Amino acid sequence: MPIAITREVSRSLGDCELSYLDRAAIDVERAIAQHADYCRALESLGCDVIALDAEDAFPDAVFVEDVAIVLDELAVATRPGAPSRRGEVASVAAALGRHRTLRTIEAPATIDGGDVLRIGRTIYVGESARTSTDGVAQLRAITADFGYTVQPVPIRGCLHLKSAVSELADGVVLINPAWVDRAVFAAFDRIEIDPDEPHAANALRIGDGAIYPASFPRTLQRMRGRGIAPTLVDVSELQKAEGAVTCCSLVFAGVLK
Ligand code: CIR
Repeated sequence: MPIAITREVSRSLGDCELSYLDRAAIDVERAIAQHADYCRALESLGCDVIALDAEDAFPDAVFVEDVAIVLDELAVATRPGAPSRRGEVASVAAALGRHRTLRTIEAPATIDGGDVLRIGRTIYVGESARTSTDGVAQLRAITADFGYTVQPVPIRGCLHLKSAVSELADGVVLINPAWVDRAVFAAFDRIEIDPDEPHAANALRIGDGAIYPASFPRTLQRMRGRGIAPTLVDVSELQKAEGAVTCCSLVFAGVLK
């Protein structure tokens, strides 16, 4: 059974980091309800959800994906690019330490988990403002012994690599070619997002299923046309914080270390 680590929404979510979005008022109660629905969607796809307590001192703490990278063989505690987010790491690392041997990205390097897309033995890493060259190099050194290849990927116009591309199924990626070069993913079957829905490339694959925002009907139609029927969630309040569906959980195979 896969494990999904999540964290309850901070009351301070309205003070989140924003890079490409203008600040809009966030209804925190609604965000909490949407997040609860998201956790139920994880459970409906077979995940054992471990919900960490909210950390109100850190507005973005619900976005646990950014503070760790979990592989079958080990987990890596990141050093997030935004200084306001570095205090989020310790509690997630403590929870992960029960399931994986832990390694750590060391200062001054930075890396956000949202920039990390593992497909098979390749770890694609977005060259975003949050992830430094040194962060990529440290991840490469940590994972090389386990047979992973780390491939840096240029991105433009978006926060993280996984804003621009995510894995939907074996051999299939969902991609916004305006934000990442489609040639990087030429070996995959590609479903391109509808250009009217630029934020639509982030889906959370879980086994044979996927969780996907309800707010991208045109791209959803493209996915359904290719035989992919994701579980839909309304995450509108989390989207105002520049969040998406991958960022609210760390999903990994539930084998004990
Ligand atoms: C941030 O800017 O760090 C948060 N407001 C949003 C993080 C979203 N993370 C993700 O998509 N992996």
